[in-house]
Amino acid sequence: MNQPAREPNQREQPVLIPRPQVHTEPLVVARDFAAAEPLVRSGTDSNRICVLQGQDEPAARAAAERGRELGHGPTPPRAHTAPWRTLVVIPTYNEKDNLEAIVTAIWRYLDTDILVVDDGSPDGTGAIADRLAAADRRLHVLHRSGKQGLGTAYIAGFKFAIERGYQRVCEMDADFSHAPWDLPRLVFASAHAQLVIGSRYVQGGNTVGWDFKRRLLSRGANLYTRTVLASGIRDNTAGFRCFHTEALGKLDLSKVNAQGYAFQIEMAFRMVRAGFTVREIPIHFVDRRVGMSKMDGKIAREALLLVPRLRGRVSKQRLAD
Ligand SMILES: Nc1nc2c(ncn2[C@@H]2O[C@H](COP(=O)(O)OP(=O)(O)OP(=O)(O)O)[C@@H](O)[C@H]2O)c(=O)[nH]1
Ligand SMILES: [Mg+2]
Repeated sequence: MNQPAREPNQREQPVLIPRPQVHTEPLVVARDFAAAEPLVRSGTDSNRICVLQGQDEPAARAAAERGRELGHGPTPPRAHTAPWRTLVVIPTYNEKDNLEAIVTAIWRYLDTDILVVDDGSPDGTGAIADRLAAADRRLHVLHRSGKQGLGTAYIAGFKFAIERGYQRVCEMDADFSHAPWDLPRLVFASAHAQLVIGSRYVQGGNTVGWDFKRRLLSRGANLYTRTVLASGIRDNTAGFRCFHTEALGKLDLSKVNAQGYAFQIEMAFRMVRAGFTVREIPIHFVDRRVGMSKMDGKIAREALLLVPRLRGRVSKQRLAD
């Protein structure tokens, strides 16, 4: 927290972190996504779970085994289809080495529309997004001029989803911290919760590959937020989420000004305060695969300062809701 704020391009060189071997333990078959959740909660890694969800078991097993051999995870024979029109929003800033891979990976697991919100990435991520959008109608791109922050990128994505009649809108990072096979879990878990959070801090969740300092920062931020806001949410800063657009439409999004972790804290708190159901499902969060983190001291300070203000501000607004 007492670090000076640094620009992303001044950070240390990107480090390639080897992803863990995924096919050492046997597959576990779950009838559907609802049946998979207790397995993950009791410690089964979701990359070992072959979720049938209406697909034929022998074909699903074979596809999942093959997917794991290729390092793609427990791939279904056909991508799952959610019962709701769903949009996955991926904000990008300098993700040229991740974007095509994450889009491809998402479509292996879920047949969904995707919106890339690119802030004029100097590395040309925006042009890659355009090329992908020209090849597949499910991909949309919003170009914004210059780095404007994660919060406004997501708000733009939420508005896009509301205006176009999507029923669910998901948040997901481009950097493979969020496993693509967890995305359909999140969406299917939204049947009875207006917000589903892919959580590191519920039973069965964890972080992989973070150094002590990053773990301490994230745990500290969450402990602090839990204590001050007392909203019952364990992972307040998580950026892997599925919202009901109808619920988002009832919040006054123009009042949300936060950008980094603070944005995630504020959105979750507003959902709780507006009376919506929030559900956390465990995920294994893996440190970014390639590229540079945009996390800096400014983002941490923003969260530190916002939390106590949020408590007062949103509490008062609640009366008007
Ligand atoms: N459009 C847009 N995207 C951003 C901005 N800042 C970060 N992103 C993207 O938001 C996602 C999350 O950013 P990360 O750099 O991974 O930040 P983080 O996950 O908080 O930090 P790490 O865990 O260290 O990677 C990534 O897909 C980024 O490319 C921004 O200002 N504008
Ligand atoms: Mg990240």
